[in-house]
Amino acid sequence: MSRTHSPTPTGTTAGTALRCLAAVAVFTGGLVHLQLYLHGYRSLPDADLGRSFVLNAVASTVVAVALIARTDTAVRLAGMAVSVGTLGAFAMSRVGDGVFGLREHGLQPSPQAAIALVAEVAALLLLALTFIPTIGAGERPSARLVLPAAAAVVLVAVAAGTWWDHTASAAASPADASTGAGGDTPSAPGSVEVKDFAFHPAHVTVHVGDTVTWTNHDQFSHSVVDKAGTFRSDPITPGHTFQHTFDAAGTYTYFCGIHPSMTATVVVTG
Ligand SMILES: [Cu+2]
Repeated sequence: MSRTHSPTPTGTTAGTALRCLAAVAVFTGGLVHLQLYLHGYRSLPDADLGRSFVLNAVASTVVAVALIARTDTAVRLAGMAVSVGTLGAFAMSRVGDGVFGLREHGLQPSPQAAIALVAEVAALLLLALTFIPTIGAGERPSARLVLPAAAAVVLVAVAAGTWWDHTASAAASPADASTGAGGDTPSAPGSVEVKDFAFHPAHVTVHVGDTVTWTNHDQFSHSVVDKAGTFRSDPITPGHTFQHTFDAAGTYTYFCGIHPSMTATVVVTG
């Protein structure tokens, strides 16, 4: 309340801590975008979507490094701008037609969406606090500290990324160990594999009364939605399946309700 308190050295320390925590949060958001790009979104047909994820990762890294090394108002505002932009894209990708043909739902993909959401909100709040006069932006770290700190952050990021990768791959293909090394094993006529943001094969032919099974081998949730509305799955999480039995002959064009650019057909013969 009162502004008669003297600006204490603890205020400076708090400012430094806020700035560094914000840098970690911004960097975390960027890493999530890079991970999403490397493990799937680059496979989407719309290249602008992939580019926007890489751009986010690059901008986040640059801003994170600048936040640790500098106390400038411009750098802190840039950090807030990256967070606001990311949160805006997050919101836009969850309404209407989404962004660049990508329509996500709630906190999918999990856990990336939740991690990024928390990181961006945290960065925004932490940086906002540095604009309170009694807290301030803290001190610039000595040059001797910046390099070891940056190296430690990169090491932790790489280790976490490797572990995450390993875990996510295992989750996506629990029963797939026998076919993994041999490449694409020809599947039964009624089975479709969902992988790398595509349905494999894109065209299957079955008979009336046959059941088609979709298995999600991706690290992201997908769904199966008939264009004509005769069937519709819930989001199929990695490693899970959806089945539909076709009772009438015809050509069924379907798409992924989460990534509508993913389309394929089932031809049912009588
Ligand atoms: Cu999909």
